[in-house]
Order: sequence, then C-alpha cells, then structure tokens
Amino acid sequence: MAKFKGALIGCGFFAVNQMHGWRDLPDVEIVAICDRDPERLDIVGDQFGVARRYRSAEEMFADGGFDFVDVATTVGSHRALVELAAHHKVPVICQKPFAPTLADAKAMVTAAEAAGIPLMIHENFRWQTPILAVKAVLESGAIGTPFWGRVSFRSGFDVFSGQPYLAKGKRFIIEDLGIHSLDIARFLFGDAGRMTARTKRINPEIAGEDVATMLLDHDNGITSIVDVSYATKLPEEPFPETFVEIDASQGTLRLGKDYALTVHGPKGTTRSVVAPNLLPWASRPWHNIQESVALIQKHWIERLAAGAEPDTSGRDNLKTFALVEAAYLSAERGETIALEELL
Ligand code: NAD
Ligand code: 89Y
Repeated sequence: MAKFKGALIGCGFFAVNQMHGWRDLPDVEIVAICDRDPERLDIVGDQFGVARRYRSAEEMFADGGFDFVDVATTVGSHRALVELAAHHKVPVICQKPFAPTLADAKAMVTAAEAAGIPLMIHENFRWQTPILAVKAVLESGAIGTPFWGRVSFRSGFDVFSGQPYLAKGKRFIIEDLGIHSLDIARFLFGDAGRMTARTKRINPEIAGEDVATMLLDHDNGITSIVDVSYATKLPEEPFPETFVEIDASQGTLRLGKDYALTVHGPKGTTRSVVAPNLLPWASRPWHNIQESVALIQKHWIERLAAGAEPDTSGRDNLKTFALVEAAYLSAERGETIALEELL
C-alpha cells in the first residue's frame, strides 16, 4: 500500500509528539519539515530522520510532494498557513487554538471549503482514553439520559517552563486549555447555545486569566459546568487529568483522580480504572495527552483515506471556538452570551 506523505510546519515543544505519532503509523511518512528556527529544524529533522528541511513554508509548498500538511505552530501563524495549504490544495491539520479570532477561524473554513480540501483542528483531548470511556458509558445507556454535567481541570502544574508564550498572552487558560474542556463538554453533552463565564488571574507573573468558571446551556436541555484553573495547589498534582461528573435519569458517572471511573445505575455500581496507555515514546504525566495525539492522527488518516470529514473538522471546531469567544465576552460584560450571535 502506498504511504500517505505528510509535511509538518512548526518543530517546537509539542510537534515532537506529533512526529512520534506519525512515525508509529505504518501508512504515513513525514517527508518534509519546516521551521523558521534552524535549531528546531535540525533537532527534529535529526531525531526523526527527515532530510527535506525548510525555513519557509512557501518554499516547502512550492516544492510540494506531500499529501497533507500538519501545522504545529502557535496560533498567530495558523490562518496564513492554512490559507497557504488551501492555495496549494493540500489537506491540512491545524493545531488548537484554531485562530486568534472567530473571524479568522471562519475565513480558514471558507478557504478550505473553497479549495475543496479537508481541514481538521488538532483537538485531541476528546481522544483521550478516559474521555472515550466516559462517552462509551453514555452511549451504552447505563445511566440513562444526562441532565447535568461537569468537566473540570484544576492544576498547579508549571506549564510556562515548556511553553513560555503562555505567560505572555492577554488570553491564557480558556484559549489554551479551556478550549479542550469546552470541546469535551460538546463531545459528551452536545452543542451549547448559551454561555455564562467568570475569569480570574491569580498568578501575578502572567498576563492572562488562569482561572475560569463557565456555565453552558446545551441545546438538548443539559446544563454543564466547565471549570479550569492553573492556580490550584493540590496535595497530589493531577496534571493533565480532566475530571468528569454526570448526573443522569437512571444514575451517575464520576471520572476522578488516577483515571478512576465510577458508574452507578439500576444494575449496581461498577468501579474501573480507565488509564491511558503509556506509549513507548511517551513520558508521565503527559502520556494521556500523547496517546490522544496518536489517536487523532490515526483518525485523520482513516478519514483522509475514506474521503470523509474528520470529527473535529474546521466546521465542527468553529462551535468549540465560538464557546471560547463567548466565554471571554461573557466574563468581560458580566452577561450571558447567546452563541447564535457569534456563529
Ligand atoms: P513552540 O513555540 O514550542 O513551537 C512552535 C514552532 O513553530 C517554533 O519552533 C517556531 O519557530 C515555529 N513557527 C512559528 N511560526 C512559523 C511559521 N510561520 N513558519 C515556520 N515555523 C514557524 O509552540 P508549542 O508549544 O509547540 O505549541 C504549538 C501549538 O501546539 C500551539 O498552538 C499550542 O497551543 C499547541 N499545543 C497543543 C497541545 C495539545 O494537546 N493539542 C499541547 C501543547 C501545545
Ligand atoms: O497547551 C496546552 C494544551 O493544549 O494541553 C496542555 C497544554 O500543553 C498546557 O496547558
């Protein structure tokens, strides 16, 4: 079977995980990489044995020879790079956060659709093993119909040493991490039409908010709370675990520390551990995120091969990104925001 040839733009902190994920897929070969920074280009090129190395994305596209491109740069460059891929009619994956603004994100979706190419946002948290386990319980009907949920990520982990740019942006936790939690809420409870949010900055050394509490009204009547914090000092650091609570017509579900899942329903109570696999290249505590990278990349290739839309397509992810925008607007105005005003 012919391999899918890929190219990757942005050889920074997180891209290394993506390169490992691609290397593990037997039907994929990364044939070219690009980074403005020659040092990062050589580190990743040498580690993964990629000979074609570019400091300019334009030059890489001009040379071509790949079936898709994986954009792993930070948010400021996403729109230009996705539009460049669209111009060359190359299917494209773009890291979260989608774009600096919702208007940029919409323009990216339009560009991809006009070019007839698939666009997937690398929204990987819904691909985490524990989150997939929660989804499977909901789909099994074991607890009935949910009416309330909570998606919670509270940590004191130092994310700034690996990703120093996170300390500098006017926006921090909702745009960087809450975006994943909001996507998990959509994945588990469906699309949401109204958002009410409050934010705080506790760490004086960063520019953006590091605490956010969000209340979502889902279209199917479920109410959910999505709460995120990087200012929470716990006796046992849970990074990067997402906790989930669901109350439903026939029972309850709790996903807690160390991937402990408790499901209580008419047939009794089951307790299990839904821990992620520790892939050979992964390292704790990041292994949960790392496995989800491998899984979303596998999904991309399957959908590319089938000519089908990926689950977290650009069009789908506009709804997650609109929740991010709505949360900032709500916190700023002290009002509830209707999503239809944004989408
Ligand atoms: P980084 O700054 O370490 O790496 C980005 C790299 O892109 C840098 O080496 C930079 O030189 C390069 N770059 C930027 N613009 C470029 C351009 N136009 N052309 C070529 N190279 C360019 O950032 P990072 O921490 O690796 O984060 C990258 C993205 O990954 C961010 O959007 C971040 O939010 C996201 N991320 C996602 C997850 C996840 O779980 N999905 C986790 C961490 C980070
Ligand atoms: O950038 C963030 C992400 O997407 O997952 C965790 C993270 O690395 C820090 O918040």
